Amino acid sequence: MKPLRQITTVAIVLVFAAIIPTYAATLTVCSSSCDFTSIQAAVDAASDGDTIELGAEAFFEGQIDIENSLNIQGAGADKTIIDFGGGDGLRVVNGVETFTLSDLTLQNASWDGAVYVQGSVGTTSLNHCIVRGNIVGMTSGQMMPLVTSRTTLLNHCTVSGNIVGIASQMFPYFSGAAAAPVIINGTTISDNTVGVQAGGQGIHWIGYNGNVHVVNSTITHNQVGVSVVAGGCSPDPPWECTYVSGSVTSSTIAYNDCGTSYGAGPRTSFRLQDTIVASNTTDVCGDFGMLLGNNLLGPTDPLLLPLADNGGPTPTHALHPDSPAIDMAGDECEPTDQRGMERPVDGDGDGIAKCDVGAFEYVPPASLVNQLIEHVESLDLHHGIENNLLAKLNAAWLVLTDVPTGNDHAAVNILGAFINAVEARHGKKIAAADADALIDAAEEIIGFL
Ligand SMILES: [Ca+2]
Ligand SMILES: [Ca+2]
Repeated sequence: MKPLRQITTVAIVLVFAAIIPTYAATLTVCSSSCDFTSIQAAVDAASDGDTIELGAEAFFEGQIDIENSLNIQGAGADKTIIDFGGGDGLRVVNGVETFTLSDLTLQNASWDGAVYVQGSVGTTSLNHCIVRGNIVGMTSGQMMPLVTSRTTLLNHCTVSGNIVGIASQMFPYFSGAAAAPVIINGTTISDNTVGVQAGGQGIHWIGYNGNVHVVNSTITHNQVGVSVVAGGCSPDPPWECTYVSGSVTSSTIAYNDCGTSYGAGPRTSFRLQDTIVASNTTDVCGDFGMLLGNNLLGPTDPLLLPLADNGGPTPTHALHPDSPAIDMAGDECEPTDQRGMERPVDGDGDGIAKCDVGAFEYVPPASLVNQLIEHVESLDLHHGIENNLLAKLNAAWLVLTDVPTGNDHAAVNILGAFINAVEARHGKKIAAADADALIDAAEEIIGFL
């Protein structure tokens, strides 16, 4: 019989072993001086909850299988590129609870998609990513014979130059229930053959489930912006009716050959709210059975400016100051626009702040100058410098608010003088990062004038 003390020691060790948490590890991948040179090798070595950090370079791997809950972190979408070279892309298999991709580019994958998400539970997230030049950018539930209850989130990504940008349940699906949601937030989907596809092509009794929610996003220059396709009902049991659901909210659908293509089925629920569907070659193709709420629809011209960097992580269509979309939505809307600009802003100068329809909230240049004034005041600069800068900004505000003349040309000159004054003190009396932020903000205002 063991002495009591030894038993106690063993018990204590066992208790401690049980309560010591396992810490998530970070595994690095790059061509030299990292833990691994291949992403798949790092993925294979990783455990649930680990982070895989990719260097600022291009990685060429045809297929990467994800079988654990992982966080893959790049150095920036313009710096870390995963090129699948026509291969099958990232495949997130059944049973992975959480999978997150951030700050990287995914390109040149085949039909299965740059990210192919299988069921059954959990969440897949893409943050600040570029998904480009793939046959399919992202697929949720392709060829899945079972319900996928995996939620897929795209936050602040650019999905461009794919044949299908984002697909929810592209291929056969045999149940009456809706698929797990694909939620697209603050994302620009441009220059794809089909931007967003909810459901697949309707082939007689085979059902196609899609469940896509688009918020604060820009869908532009695609052949088809949003395609909602529902099949019919099965003539024979056990096949049931298809179910396609989803929504597009506070988004801009413009400059597509076909803005929305909607083939309604018997169990379809798709809602368009506070959204621009205009300036497409054809705004609505096929049946238009969507539920509608307060949208700006063609042929009304929303007076969009060209797709450009208007601040925020993704390109947007800014609104012309005379756009009918300004202050067209109600009081209840998304708290920010696609760029992260707070909503609502009084854009038409009637003293009542209301949200704009679409992904972009118009802020009058005088209000932007006001924000810049507050920014300067918050920096705690030397008094003389602060007064000098504020004098210029106040002068700009005055000429912009001089109703009805509103002298934009004078404001541009004054803001140019403001930029020169900041540059002269860049890294000296004004910290470099603060100076950069002030110059960026002033240049952005000039861009709108
Ligand atoms: Ca507004
Ligand atoms: Ca207003």
